Amino acid sequence: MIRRRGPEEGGYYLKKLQDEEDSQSNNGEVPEMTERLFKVIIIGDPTVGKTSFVQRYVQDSFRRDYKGTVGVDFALKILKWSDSETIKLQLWDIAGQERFTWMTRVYYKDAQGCIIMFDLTNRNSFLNTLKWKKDVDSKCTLEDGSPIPCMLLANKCDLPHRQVDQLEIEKLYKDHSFTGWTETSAKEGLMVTDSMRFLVDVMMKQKDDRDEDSNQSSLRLTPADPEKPHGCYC
Ligand code: G3D
Ligand code: MG
Repeated sequence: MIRRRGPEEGGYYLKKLQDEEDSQSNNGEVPEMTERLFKVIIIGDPTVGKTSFVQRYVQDSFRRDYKGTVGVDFALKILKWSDSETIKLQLWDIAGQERFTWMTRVYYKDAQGCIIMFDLTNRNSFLNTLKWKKDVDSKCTLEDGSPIPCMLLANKCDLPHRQVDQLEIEKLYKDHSFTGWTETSAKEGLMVTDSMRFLVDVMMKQKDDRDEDSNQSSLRLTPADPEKPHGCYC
């Protein structure tokens, strides 16, 4: 069952709030904060809701830094992850170039996480998620050569007349090694924050694993295996 959530529910704070908090606590001592930067790409067919999703997620801090020539919008979301960790999420929203060209290689470069979105009322956009996944996996890997974590989002779950059922989504997600999947509604703010939180959690765990590995100078490659989010019903 899906619960309606406010966009800021789930422990996220904008940097402004965090700065205020920091200045009020610690009795004037400078807190030791670790800052991590993740690049996350949002891909999928045109009109599935990518831009709406990013706008919903970052809310007021959405910045259209660049649009046009390279066909990419950037947005930045800053999360206070814990008392000692801040995360900067750089969201790359492909804009108007949603096809498989040489462009995507540039777009994917150094991405550490991925959202592949489709529209539940558009079957073609669902079938095309596979092409997007193959495109990402063939052009983009983590430092250790493993695929980047990739969430499958079934957007527009607020609408009737679906063209894709949950069993099909579940099968695609399992067969093609997506990190997780859930239904979302960028329009109504359903599962937007939660799905991003899940992805960040996976990226953080993988990063911790890599840091640990390099500290131990070992070759252990342990893919994170977090609890997967369940599909949700609107
Ligand atoms: P894109 O960035 O993937 O191309 P957009 O998609 O975010 O531009 O959205 C395309 C259209 O879908 C927009 O409608 C937008 O309002 C709508 N949309 C996006 N997400 C949702 C959703 O969750 N539910 C519903 N019902 N509509 C959504 P318009 O009419 O403005 O073109
Ligand atoms: Mg767009």
